[in-house]
This record gives sequence, structure tokens and C-alpha cells, in this order.
Amino acid sequence: MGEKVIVTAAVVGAEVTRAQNPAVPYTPAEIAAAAVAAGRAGAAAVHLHARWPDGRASQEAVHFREIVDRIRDAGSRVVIQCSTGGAVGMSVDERLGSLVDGAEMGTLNLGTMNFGDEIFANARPDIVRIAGRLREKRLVPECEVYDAGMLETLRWLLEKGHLAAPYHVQLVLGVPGGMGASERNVRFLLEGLPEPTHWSVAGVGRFQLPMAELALRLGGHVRVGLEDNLFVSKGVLAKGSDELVAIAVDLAAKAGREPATPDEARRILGIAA
Ligand code: KMH
Ligand code: ZN
Repeated sequence: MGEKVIVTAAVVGAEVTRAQNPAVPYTPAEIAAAAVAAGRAGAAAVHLHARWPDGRASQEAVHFREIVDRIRDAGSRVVIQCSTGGAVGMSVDERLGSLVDGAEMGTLNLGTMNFGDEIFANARPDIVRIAGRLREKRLVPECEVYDAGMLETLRWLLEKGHLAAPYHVQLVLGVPGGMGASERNVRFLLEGLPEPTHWSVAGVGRFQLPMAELALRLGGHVRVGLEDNLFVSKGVLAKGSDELVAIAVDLAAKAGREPATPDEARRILGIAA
């Protein structure tokens, strides 16, 4: 049995809509319920975005605070990771609104890229600023890597002291404009990771479950959920992120890996209890 696997549920994101899948949560109550259900299905951590009631992406502290409070009020102990990526076009000030009390991790996106037909801007000074805010708030960064050059930025941040362990790396593969979701690409990126690092793979769209299976086989952690993928199989919509988490847990069992509990995930990730 290898290291326990941290299953992270990305329950909403900034891009997916209810028109695409009616299970996409919008309100803080719906997002919190999706996170709690994902925890019950075996997720140790949740990656959170927020929405306005009409579905537009929100990085408002008031929304994140309500989501975090509702998750804890429901008795869930899942590790709470808040997105600082937000949606394309948001300012860094706006994006930082998500880092509310109760968050334990925050994302750190490691570069500018095409994101579909838009540009996801992460200039190096902005990355440094977000890293600084995560440090001030004692949040463990999750470094989002969409392309190979972003590993050079990771190395640079470490060399310059803008980032230090503990941190976690998420290889987000299959975004149109980023690196494709293939075994060859994952193996190539892993060769370039600084040591010691905990890493996970988030495959986008139809690549989500194959990338989860691959990460489990290679000893990594996995991210699944509606942010990245709306389907359980071709043409069959997922009923919620918890359904995708349950599939990842089954894949873990087949790979001889046991899902980490939230507290085990905290130990692995270096999050203070
Ligand atoms: N919505 C994407 C543009 C993150 O959460 O930090 C960025 C994103 C990354 O989802
Ligand atoms: Zn996200």
C-alpha cells in the first residue's frame, strides 16, 4: 500500500454553468453542501470558488466566509483550499478576497497562459504578491502548474525565498492553451519537480478520470469535481462532485491506495492542526 491519497474535490470553479450541468452549485449554501457531500464520499480536501446567485464568478470574502462557516457548521473536517485564481479578467485585489479566516490553503497560479479563448494573467510580480499574502496568512500554497515553463517559476520562487515548504503542486492538464493531459506529459513534469514535493493531477474534461487513475498509479494525489469535468462517462452528466469523488475512491482501491482522512491530509500537506 503506497502513501495515502489525498482526494481533492473542486466543486464549482469559475467557468462551468448550470446550463451545462444542473448540479453545478452557485449559492454559498449549495457550494458548502457540495463540499460536505464530497467529504462524505471520501474527499479529504475541497478546492473552493464562489459565485453570485446568478452564477457569475465571485471572489467576495462574504461569499467565501459563508461557504466556510456552513462547511464547518455541518461538521465536516475537510481541508479548505480557497482559489486565488478566480476567473479570467479579475484583478489580483479581487482575487485575494477569497482568503478568509478558516481557509487552510490557497492556490498560487504559476504563470500567464491562454485559457480557452481568453488570457489567464499571472505576471511574476503578481505571483510574488499572492505568495506573500499566503505566507502572511499562514496558508499552505497549492501551486497550480498548467505548463512546463511554470516549473521554472516554481524553482525561481523557491530560490528567491518567495515560497518555501510546505507547499503542494497541482498539475492541471488539458486546459485549452495549457499542456495536454497525457501520461508522457505527467512523467515529464514530474522529472522537473523540486524535491521534496507532494503533487496531484487535475485532468480537465474527459481526461479527469484517466488522469486520476494515472496519478494513483504513479504515487500522486488526485483532484476531481465539477470545476474540471461535468461527466461521469461519455454523455452521462455527473450528479455532483461527490459522485466523481466516489469514482476516484474506487480507482484508488483498485490501485491499492487508501484515501487520506482530512487530518491525514493535513499531516501530509504540512497544515497545522
Ligand atoms: N478559473 C481559472 C481561470 C485557481 O482556482 O486557482 C483559474 C483557476 C485556478 O480556477
Ligand atoms: Zn479553481
